Amino acid sequence: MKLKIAIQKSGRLSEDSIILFKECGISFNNGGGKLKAEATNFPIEILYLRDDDIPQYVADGVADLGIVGENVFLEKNKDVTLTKRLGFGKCRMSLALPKAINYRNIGDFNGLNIATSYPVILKDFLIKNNINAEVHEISGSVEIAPSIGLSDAIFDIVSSGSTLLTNGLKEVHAVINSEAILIENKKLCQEKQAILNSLLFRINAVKKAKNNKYILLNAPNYKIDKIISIIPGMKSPTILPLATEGWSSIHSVVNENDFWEIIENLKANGAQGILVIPIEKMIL
Ligand code: PRT
Ligand code: ZN
Repeated sequence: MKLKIAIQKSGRLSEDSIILFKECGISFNNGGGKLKAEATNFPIEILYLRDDDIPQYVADGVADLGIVGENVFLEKNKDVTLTKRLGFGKCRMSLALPKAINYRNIGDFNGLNIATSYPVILKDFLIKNNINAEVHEISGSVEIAPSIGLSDAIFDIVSSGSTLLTNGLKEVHAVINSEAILIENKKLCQEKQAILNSLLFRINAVKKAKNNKYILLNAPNYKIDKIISIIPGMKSPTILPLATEGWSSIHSVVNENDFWEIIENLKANGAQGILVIPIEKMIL
């Protein structure tokens, strides 16, 4: 039995989806036409599809799992489960107006015509905020709609914001944040559920490792207690004596988010020769 996973064939999520499987130690036998690939060392099969089709295929059980942007998941609104946020493909979906317009609040969208490729998410937002605007659905190049007189405003994906800027628009309200997510068919059999659990175990180990760093440092022995309180580690730090009398080497794990604060604190408490090393996998 194999778990079938649909990923984007060619687009912004393709490369990172493949990297995720590689980091999980899963290798593929890439077929010529690139419609399908079988893993050689794990019971999964990859189906390469357009991202727009993935929620439907997962809902129908043609694929058991899929990787799509949360924006596509919300827009398609199919009967699938959001299994896990994956941390790549991050973007937001925002309302934007021509630069010259003086914007006060979302009430300003009343009476406007808004172009978008995401009418479901937009209409849901407008209803929840009691805004009476017209939604004009177009399939691509949404950002040029105001300049060619097709709409007053747009609702689209924004990442760096440079596309808006070059089209004379400004982002005025972020409606949702999005990242790549793993979605799951609602009726997986037990055997497939077991494969999914072992895949999730690997994904979690990879994600956790990315958020943490291995740290090594030297410190005088009388500072050890203080330093341990700053870097408590997974269980507790490793302490090894240095050849120089009265000094030790301390090894631990620190979280990426608190990283710089911790380093400063360590230095202030006598740590020297601090080395920080990426962790490949982390299993608790
Ligand atoms: O062919 P297929 O239908 O599979 O692909 P697609 O063309 O529909 O999707 P694709 O590959 O463009 O994007 C796939 C997913 O990547 C999206 O559904 C989002 O979840 C995510 N993502 C992340 C983005 C962006 N960042 C992004 N910046 N999708 C699109 N963009 C566009 C944005 O619309 C803008 O026009 O990129 C442009 C540049 O953005 P700025 O703000 O950096 O200028
Ligand atoms: Zn698409």
